[in-house]
Amino acid sequence: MTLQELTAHVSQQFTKAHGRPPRWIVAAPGRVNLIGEHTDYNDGFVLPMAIEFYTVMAADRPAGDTKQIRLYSTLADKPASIDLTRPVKPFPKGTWSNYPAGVIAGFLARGLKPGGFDATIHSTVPLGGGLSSSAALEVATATLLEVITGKKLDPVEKALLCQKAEHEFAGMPCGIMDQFVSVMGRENHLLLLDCRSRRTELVPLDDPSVAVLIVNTNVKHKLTGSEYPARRKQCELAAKILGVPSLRSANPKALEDAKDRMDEVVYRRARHVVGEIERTVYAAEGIRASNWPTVGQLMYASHYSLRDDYEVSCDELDIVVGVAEGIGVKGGVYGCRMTGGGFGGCAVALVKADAVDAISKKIADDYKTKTGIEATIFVSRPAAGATVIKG
Ligand code: GAF
Repeated sequence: MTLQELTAHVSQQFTKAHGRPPRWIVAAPGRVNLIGEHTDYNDGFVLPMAIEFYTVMAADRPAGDTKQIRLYSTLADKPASIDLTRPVKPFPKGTWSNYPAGVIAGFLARGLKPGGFDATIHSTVPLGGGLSSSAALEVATATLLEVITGKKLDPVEKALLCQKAEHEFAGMPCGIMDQFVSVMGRENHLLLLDCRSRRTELVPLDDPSVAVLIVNTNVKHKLTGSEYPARRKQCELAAKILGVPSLRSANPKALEDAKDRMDEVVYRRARHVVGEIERTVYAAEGIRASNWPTVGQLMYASHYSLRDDYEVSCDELDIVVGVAEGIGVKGGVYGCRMTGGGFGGCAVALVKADAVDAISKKIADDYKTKTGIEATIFVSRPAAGATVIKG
């Protein structure tokens, strides 16, 4: 579904529910990360792009009561209501409406009062697939509130407000990558983000001979439970032992020297992060130089480090990467790795554009044979960040 089709669909749904067309429509994309995994909360570099899959919100003032926000998601059983006469509090853990509620609370905390509205929401970002469906929902909400309040936030402040919503309302201590790229993505560009300085650089990815292939394993093991916060803590501990503010300030030599003073698991976690930060910088250089085989090798190295040192991969992701590596550069695959938090979700591959169909078929067939599961495979060009479609 194109963004235009998705917009028409959401607009229709809104009109059906309220008997009039929406006054405001906004969209925010999901993302895929090419490289730089689990580096954002270590002040490192990440290199994601926004994808052509979006969360769209269509909204208007309610007919009567203007102190209520009513959110209808086409993907959820129940609508959510937020009463603006009381402080906005989180819903029970695991409720989808925590993402928009956290963003609304962030606006209110800044004195920006949206007043009541009705909104209809639909998303083509696969839910829980590691492509940042939650960041897309947060950023879409923030974009809608900007239009309603007439106050455009600075993009960095907007991304941080959305991250805070995820921390405080959804209980997920995420880094800053997903919200930044959903806000700041640009067509035909990757976003090289320095998570320490929060400076961004757009790296063109517009060579028509290469394509970004996304393979959804359609499995989801645990992440928000305890694994993600546990990794964060291990990284913080490693930095403390090394005497640095974050693992961004560590280097391979200092880490080796401190190895005996660290628990073996903590050491391996740090080795992943320190290596991944370096790989991300090299990958950005490789992309600028259109050196696709080098970028591909860095992607494989990233995957093996995430699998062995960081231990956030799973059998299904390893199978996809194994099949891709078997196809090799001759068959059109430069590189492949798991993407996002891990424990399921998606793998990302950099491939020759003219071999996309053959590669997709081979991965789908072999994955089905080995796991019994159907993968969902698609291509996305780097997309633009959040937009106001009607406002
Ligand atoms: C999840 C988090 F939300 C991101 O901040 C990032 O840490 C990612 O996992 C791993 O790179 O998507």
